[in-house]
Amino acid sequence: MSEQKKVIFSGMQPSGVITLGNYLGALKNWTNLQEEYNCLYCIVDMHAITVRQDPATLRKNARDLLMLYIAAGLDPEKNIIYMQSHVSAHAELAWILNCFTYMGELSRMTQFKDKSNKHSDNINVGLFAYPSLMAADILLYQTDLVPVGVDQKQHLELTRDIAIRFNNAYGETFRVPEPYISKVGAKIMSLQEPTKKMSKSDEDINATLSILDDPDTIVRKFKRAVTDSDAAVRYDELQKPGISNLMTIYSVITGMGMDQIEAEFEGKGYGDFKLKVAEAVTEELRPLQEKFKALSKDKAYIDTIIKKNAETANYLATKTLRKVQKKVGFPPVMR
Ligand code: AQP
Repeated sequence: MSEQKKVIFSGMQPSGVITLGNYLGALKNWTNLQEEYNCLYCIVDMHAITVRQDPATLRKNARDLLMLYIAAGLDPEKNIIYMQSHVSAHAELAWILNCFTYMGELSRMTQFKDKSNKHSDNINVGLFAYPSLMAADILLYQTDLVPVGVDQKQHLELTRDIAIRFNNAYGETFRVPEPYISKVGAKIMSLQEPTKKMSKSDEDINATLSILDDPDTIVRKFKRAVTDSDAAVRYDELQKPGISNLMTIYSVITGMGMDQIEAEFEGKGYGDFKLKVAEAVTEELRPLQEKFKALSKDKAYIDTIIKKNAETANYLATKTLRKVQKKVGFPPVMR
């Protein structure tokens, strides 16, 4: 890693095939950062098991996600793309940070509240301590900037609090990360319940658009997308959340402003607009899908990337972990 460049860390859970929301809200923006920053992009499989996962599916989703990172344009020679579970320092630092995180802080996290409502039969300790593992992910690499969606801002705030608390107790140990707010990007909502965010683990397959959906499926899902009875393509998040969501998608992909979109579709019905959105999404995803297909056939190459990047991540993470272990007073390991 170049010493001069700032460090960026982010990740995604392999809790399903990633959606157009994950892509437009995060992944697409990451590809613009690789020249200017030292970037680490993790596949956070340890976070994913805070909700029950089928082992074979999790294994496949994790590998697919790594290939999707590359297919979307992340160069595995320039970015450290790796599996969280391959770097045991994440779990080791998370334990230490758990001892510097208060129950009250974790209880206030809205993601915990949402997910424990959704999975009331499995409110496990991991789900509760998710933010301290996320803090470990970030702090291990002396991260400067974390690209986060609005939904993750609260977790980043907590990471900063934990880092400051630790630094105050033991002296400068962690760099305190800042949020990276991207110029483009947006929160993409469910196609069936447009007041809820699009989530890869949504059980309603018509609510989400997977970035591996084929063109026919894309058209079908947009045709079925919930809108309103007003039939005017006009941006109004509160009164017209469904059409506003489709406009956001169209705008992020084409770069057109809402005014321009409204003008283009003036007097045209929702049917025309939905087809145009489907077309834009299909074209946006086509190169990514082709690259993903090609990568899927190159097992040896992907295996090498996984191994090499895990080694680099391990090297960097261990440096911070050893420092922290020493500061808290763990006896040195005899070699
Ligand atoms: N709907 C969305 N619109 C824009 N950005 C989104 N992100 C997630 N959903 C949207 C961003 O994607 C990144 C990776 O998220 P994650 O996999 O760590 O977990 P998540 O936010 O919980 O994503 P999902 O799809 O909702 O997963 P599940 O269903 O497993 O909970 C983050 O940067 C997030 O902001």
